[in-house]
Amino acid sequence: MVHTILLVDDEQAYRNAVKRVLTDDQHRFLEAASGEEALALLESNTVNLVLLDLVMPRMDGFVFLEKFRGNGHWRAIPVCVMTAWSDGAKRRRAIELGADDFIGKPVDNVELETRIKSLLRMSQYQSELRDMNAQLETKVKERTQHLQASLDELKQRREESTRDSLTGVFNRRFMWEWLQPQLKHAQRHKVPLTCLMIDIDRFKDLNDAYGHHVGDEVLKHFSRVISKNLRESDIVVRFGGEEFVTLLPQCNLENGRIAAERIRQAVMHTQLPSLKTTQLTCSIGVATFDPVKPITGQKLLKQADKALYKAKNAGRNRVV
Ligand code: GH3
Ligand code: MG
Ligand code: MG
Repeated sequence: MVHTILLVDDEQAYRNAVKRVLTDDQHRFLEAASGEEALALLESNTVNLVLLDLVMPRMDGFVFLEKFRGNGHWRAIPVCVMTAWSDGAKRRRAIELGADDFIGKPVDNVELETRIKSLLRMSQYQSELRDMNAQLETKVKERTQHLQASLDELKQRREESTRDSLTGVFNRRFMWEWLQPQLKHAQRHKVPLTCLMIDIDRFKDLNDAYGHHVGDEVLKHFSRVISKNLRESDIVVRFGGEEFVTLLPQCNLENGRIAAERIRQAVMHTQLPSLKTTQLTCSIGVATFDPVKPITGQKLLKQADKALYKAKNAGRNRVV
């Protein structure tokens, strides 16, 4: 790799003396006679090291250093100041302004060669480190994105496996998983849990009259009406075709009936343009888990189903 060294000195003789020290093909020199010329060369070249004289006409080494270090793009380029001064205050000032090293004037050839090589090597290491860091950052970002995508997919799949695809409410599988611990909790904390079994009345006739497409639309709407009339902690399940189950934790029979009645009324007031004059109604069976006389989830569902059957037989559009 060829290193580009920017040589900033107003005296041609000094520049030539420095160039004679490194004549191999690993080093290329750019020459500037003032700070301005040096800045102009930096704008249009990639530079690996700056060798800087301090005393120059127009823009001197201090002003150059200030401007040079003020530009973030050049932050990584090392600067070695060449000075005849043994003045400690000036050296300190140069270091404060961003110089990295010094070399005395007149230059000793061996010293100059070794300084240059050591500074170039350090800057090379630093640049390699920066590259490695950038690569690592890219890799970490890629991995993070990949992980996030997998996580989203997993969430999506889990969501799909617990939901009914038409209405978006929970499916039976989820219900049984959910119910078991809920009943245990209800029993331990001596709180009731109410189950509503809700079935659309004469849904077959509706399908026959308007077609399955409208039937599906009604099912979606129906599930939304149920959800809207319940609490956040209640769950809505599509139990069968046009049959829904809702489970209401910490709700007794009386309050369950009130909720059921609210749903029945809301369904009755449904206005869907595609249903024209047909009135949508539903029948609801209510059953409650009593923590004093605990029963299984299956039993609870069976009782709700029996109540629903009674509601149907009693003329539909009612709560039993
Ligand atoms: P009842 O008042 O006694 O409940 O009468 P019903 O007609 O509602 O009951 P039945 O069980 O005889 O008919 C249910 C109908 O629901 C029959 C079936 O085609 C329809 N169904 C089930 N699943 C779907 C579905 O996903 N979409 C549509 N459009 N119809 C469905
Ligand atoms: Mg029905
Ligand atoms: Mg049915």
